[in-house]
Amino acid sequence: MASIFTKIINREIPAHIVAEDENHIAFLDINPLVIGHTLAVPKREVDYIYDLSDEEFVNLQLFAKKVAGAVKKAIPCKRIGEAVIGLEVPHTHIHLIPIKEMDDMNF
Ligand code: DGP
Repeated sequence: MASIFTKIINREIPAHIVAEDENHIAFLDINPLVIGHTLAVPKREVDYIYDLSDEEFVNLQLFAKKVAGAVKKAIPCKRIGEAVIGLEVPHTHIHLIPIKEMDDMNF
């Protein structure tokens, strides 16, 4: 069965897409820790980060770096936190989280 992120990639379910290239997509997290919380996702459905080839891993990081720069410009914040969590959706992705102060977080 296709992952929820593959359904977003295929436009079967809506998402606020902020960037896309041939092999990656970035969209706003449906349950954001802060405004601007974005997910960078490879289009190939790969469960976990260790399932990516080295080339895919590097390309995902390069895509996430570009998206992080754009999010930093768009959202007033001190920096962008980057995290791989993977508790919920088994389609690997990188969380990009604008951080003003640690107590902004809705943990
Ligand atoms: P995790 O697998 O623990 O890294 O968390 C997955 C994240 O994906 C979580 O922060 C919520 C987000 N998410 C789950 N389902 C959807 C969805 O259908 N649309 C969007 N935009 N985000 C989702």
